[in-house]
Amino acid sequence: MTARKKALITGVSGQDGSYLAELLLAKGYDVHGIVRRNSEFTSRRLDRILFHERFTTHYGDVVDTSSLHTLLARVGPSEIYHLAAQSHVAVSFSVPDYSAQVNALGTLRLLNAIREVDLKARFYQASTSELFGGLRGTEPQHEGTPLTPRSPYSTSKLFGYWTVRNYREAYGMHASNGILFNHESPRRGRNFVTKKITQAAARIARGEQEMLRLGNLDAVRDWGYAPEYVEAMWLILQRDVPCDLVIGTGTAYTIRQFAEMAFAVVGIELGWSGQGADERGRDRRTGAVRVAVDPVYFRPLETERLRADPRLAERTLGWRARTLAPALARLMVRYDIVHDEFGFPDLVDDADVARRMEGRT
Ligand code: NAP
Ligand code: F7E
Repeated sequence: MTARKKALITGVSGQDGSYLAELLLAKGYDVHGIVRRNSEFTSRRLDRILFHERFTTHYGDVVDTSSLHTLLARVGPSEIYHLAAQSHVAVSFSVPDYSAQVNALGTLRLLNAIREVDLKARFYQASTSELFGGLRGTEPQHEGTPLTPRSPYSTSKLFGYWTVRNYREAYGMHASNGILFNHESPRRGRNFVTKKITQAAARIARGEQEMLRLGNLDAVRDWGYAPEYVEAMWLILQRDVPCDLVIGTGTAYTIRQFAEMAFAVVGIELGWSGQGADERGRDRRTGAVRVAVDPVYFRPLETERLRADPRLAERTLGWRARTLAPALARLMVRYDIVHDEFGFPDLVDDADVARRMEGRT
């Protein structure tokens, strides 16, 4: 009898980690996930699999080298999916040093620990379209597009990207970068723009919120659906040859357009007036202001325009995005209409949450 495949996932409690764990369990793997200690259990996204007989969680942290050594030696995985990160770009401007500790050095620590325990495992690194910087005229971005990162998050991920390539070349490791463009789902953290918009549309439709405050409406993103993107991660590790691949849909919309798509799901057609910080989105039928720009959400430096050229991944992996932004907005709003899992009844809207947290999220 051949042994079951064993995977280790860092960041298993996150959006992608939870979908990936479900995918690998469905494929028959033993799945081990690293979770860090939090003041509250962060297993909400893992509810469906927490008691699965082939799913095990371990305390660990990518800033704690000894925990990584211990876990690699104890678990002995054949595939490692490194997804743990301080993944919020705006927050990385507030905690740049910490973001580098986790995202840059965390990746180095893990790769080095694999080498030191002499583990023959395939390694996937959660690289990002943020590496490209999104300057006008560089889209669609592909594997050969120059890397010009524009945030502490992105520079920390650039370090991780190059460390993976260096370890691959220096030590012959099967280490790959999946350069993923934005991917979303009902499990997306509520301070990312898609979830913030779809949740607000649902709350406004229920009469629980008056208005949504957003930052830069002109930014352009290539949004796909997270469960499809974790399939690409798995496919990358099934290849005998490691690689660096762009994963995205090839389509892109502004934040303003995503808001229009999401509000349309609850029957609100947005009409825009004003410019910059004075721009407003009104319900065309009632005239009520439903979207306002709040400079608290502007970033010190912005990644303006991202759109993937995913043709190499399509050829290499046979992978193609199936759910595009309009369908994504629909499924996320529909989910938020029935699940108000993050409700903060004492807070009027998201800007209040952000102000209380003194952040620009
Ligand atoms: P996410 O929802 O923010 O999840 C991040 C995960 O990392 C969580 O499980 C978090 O644990 C864990 N984590 C954070 N710091 C850690 C530490 N010091 N030690 C151990 N675990 C730690 O992110 P995601 O959207 O799933 O993204 C997954 C990965 O892909 C990240 O590396 C992200 O940078 C990258 N990426 C994401 C996208 C996207 O559009 N989603 C695109 C490109 C790349 P807690 O639950 O305890 O917070
Ligand atoms: O912002 C603009 C904001 O925070 C998207 C992470 O998964 O994808 C994600 O990073 C855009 C930006 O995602 C608000 O300025 C406007 O231009 O949803 P986001 P992100 O920064 O693109 C990449 C690929 C990753 O790797 C990251 O880990 O939306 N925007 N108004 C806003 N953004 C937020 N968060 N909140 C607003 O109110």
